[in-house]
Amino acid sequence: MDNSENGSHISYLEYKGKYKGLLSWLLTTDHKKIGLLYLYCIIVFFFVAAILGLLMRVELFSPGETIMGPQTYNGMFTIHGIIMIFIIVIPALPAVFGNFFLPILIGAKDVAFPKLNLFSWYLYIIGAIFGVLSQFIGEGSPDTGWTFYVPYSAQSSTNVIYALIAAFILGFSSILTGLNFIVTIHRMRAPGMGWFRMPLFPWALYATAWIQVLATPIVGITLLMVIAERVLRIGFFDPALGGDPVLFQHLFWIYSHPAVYIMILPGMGIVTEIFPTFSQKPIFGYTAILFSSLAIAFVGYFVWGHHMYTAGISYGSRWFFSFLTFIVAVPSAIKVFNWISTMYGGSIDLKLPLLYAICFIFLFYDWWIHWPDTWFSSNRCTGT
Ligand SMILES: [Cu+2]
Repeated sequence: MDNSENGSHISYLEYKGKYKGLLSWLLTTDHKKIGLLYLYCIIVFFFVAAILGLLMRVELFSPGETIMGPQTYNGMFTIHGIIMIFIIVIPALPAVFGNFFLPILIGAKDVAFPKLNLFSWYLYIIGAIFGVLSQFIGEGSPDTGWTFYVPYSAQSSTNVIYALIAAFILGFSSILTGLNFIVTIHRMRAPGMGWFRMPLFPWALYATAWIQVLATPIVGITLLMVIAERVLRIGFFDPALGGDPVLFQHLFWIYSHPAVYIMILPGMGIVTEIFPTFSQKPIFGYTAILFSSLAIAFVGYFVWGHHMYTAGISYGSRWFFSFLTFIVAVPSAIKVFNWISTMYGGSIDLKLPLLYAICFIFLFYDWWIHWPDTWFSSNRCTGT
């Protein structure tokens, strides 16, 4: 966005770059175009995953076999989950909205490493295609579910390795996006924009980016370990080989709980921008919201055991992980109170974005008041 060259107004939807047509997309280093590339691909993959979900529901219309056998169903169940988690909700907010808006919001011309940003998209698309193709090639669709639980994922004769490689590649894409955002925020804020003058959506992306950079490698290594287990019969996880299946669950959820915050923190950041805009007054509790983002990201690292209550972990660790999980409600509540306080006394313009943001509170609150379920069940959170 350099308006100084010709002095004219350039809309946000015009882009830099020397190529025309399709190449202007495939070779672009423009953060807005890359954000849109992610958006278009996510929409396409969303339809793929939604169709799989519909087919699963059709199968469940009536008892017994309706349109597919159990193996096909398990395959669709797995690929649906992999697409929805790794190809849609993980990149949807950081890679689409983050890429598009982060440089604009902090007054930078682009992200710190535009070529690396494009490379992240190529990794994304390679991983995504790999994941979808795993359904059709080789030994048949992986049937482990998106969580790849061992020892079954080490033993299943289906294409589990393709899906593991797909998730590994997609993870790398996510790490590089996070790295790019961290460096962009540290080094490229506009002159005069100190840390505590930075808008709150970039702050949410900053907290998210640290999760992407620090937590994703753990699941990446874990997926490689499952591949090694399958190929080399090493015995990390399979009790028949002297391994420990619960170790896999720990490693998997050490990433996959923080991943929940990769999904939601940027969303919280977006509504944090919507409330003050449509209440026509400054955000209430800027500093509290900022630190609540960091606190959610930080505490989110220490709650993974709430996915494992039924895995045979000790009473003490169940108590510990339950307690820490409830602690996450504190910074979450701080956000909700500050959003409502922002609206209080404001000149409220009840346009569509604000309606969505208000719905966000109710949707989030519903999730939140159901958290006591985690005392009794291991799986409240495994859906996400
Ligand atoms: Cu969780």
